[in-house]
Amino acid sequence: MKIERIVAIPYEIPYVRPLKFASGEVTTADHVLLRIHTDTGIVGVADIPPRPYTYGETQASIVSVINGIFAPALIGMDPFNRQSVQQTLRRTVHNNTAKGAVDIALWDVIGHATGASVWSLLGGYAPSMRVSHMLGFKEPELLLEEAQRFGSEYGVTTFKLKVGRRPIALDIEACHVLREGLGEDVQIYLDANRGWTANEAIEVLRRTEGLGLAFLEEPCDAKEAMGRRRLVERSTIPIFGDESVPTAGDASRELLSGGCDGICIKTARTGFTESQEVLGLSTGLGVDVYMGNQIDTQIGTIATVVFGAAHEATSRRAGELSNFLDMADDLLAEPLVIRDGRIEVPEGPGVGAAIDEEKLAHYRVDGA
Ligand code: MUC
Ligand code: MG
Repeated sequence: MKIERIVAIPYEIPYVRPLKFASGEVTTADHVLLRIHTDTGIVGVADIPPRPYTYGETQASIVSVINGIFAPALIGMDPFNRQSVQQTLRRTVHNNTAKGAVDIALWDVIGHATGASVWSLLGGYAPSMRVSHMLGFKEPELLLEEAQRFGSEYGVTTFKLKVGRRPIALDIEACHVLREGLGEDVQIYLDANRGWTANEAIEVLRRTEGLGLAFLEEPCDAKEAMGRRRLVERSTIPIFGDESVPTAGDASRELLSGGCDGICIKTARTGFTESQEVLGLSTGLGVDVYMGNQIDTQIGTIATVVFGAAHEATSRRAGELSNFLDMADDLLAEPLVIRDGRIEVPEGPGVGAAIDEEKLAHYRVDGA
């Protein structure tokens, strides 16, 4: 089997509830749908979310790197030769989510070619994945209302609170309001998206002690190496790396230098192949992992569910799988369902994301 054609389709779907956080804001999903066609007629699919404030990619740069560099290099290759594909992609630096999607789309091809679900090919551990919901910047009372709604409507009991780049008193108040309103059985963790200094993070942790926060993600820029190491040494809860660990190499550097002691895995940036490298590295070193969110659509969320549920270590913690609910629409033919706080792994071959062609025609912005 050979890769015959690679198509990158830019599209835009608005958010009904935009998400704001320390490093940016998302009001429209201006993503790229990737399709990899093979000479057998099998087509693999994946979604690409541009995050300029995280990886430097834009919708236009993603389309450009796929059309101009990845497609010419990959056409003619066998999708089963994943290591050759990886080496070809890695000749280009950065462009994380474009590379991640190529890998996911090729796994989708492999699943369809073998008649197997990618979930079973990756490891087939659990039939579903527990959901964590990400709470963006809002007044504390509105945060509590949103969390309570996700609890009663979807059975969600784990919440990530976005903090950072605003007076720390606001963040501390939000932590207290959520803990008091939600009770002790609900899990809460924080993500500052580099919005604090290491000292501010230490101060917030001191003033939220006793609230039972599960962990803190990307408190400050990992380049502030000494401050960050001091924070990791002093903190009584794990410090997870996210933006600082976009590849397996970055994860090993941050773990070994004491910049973090937990790893957020995102299939949107490391696909399935490199996500397995990050996972093996983390479990080998004995640090916790969890499945993060790149403010994914339903297509991206399915990829996270498939990878997260396929492995034991990523099934221990809830994965961030609910922010597609804030979008006005999606491209998936069969909408994803969150029930009793979980999303089930789709049945059938491949990754499991079937596209609604009418919706794609409606939301694509390339004039085709
Ligand atoms: C996160 O964990 O940082 C914010 C922007 C993005 O793309 O993902 C997030 C969530
Ligand atoms: Mg994060």
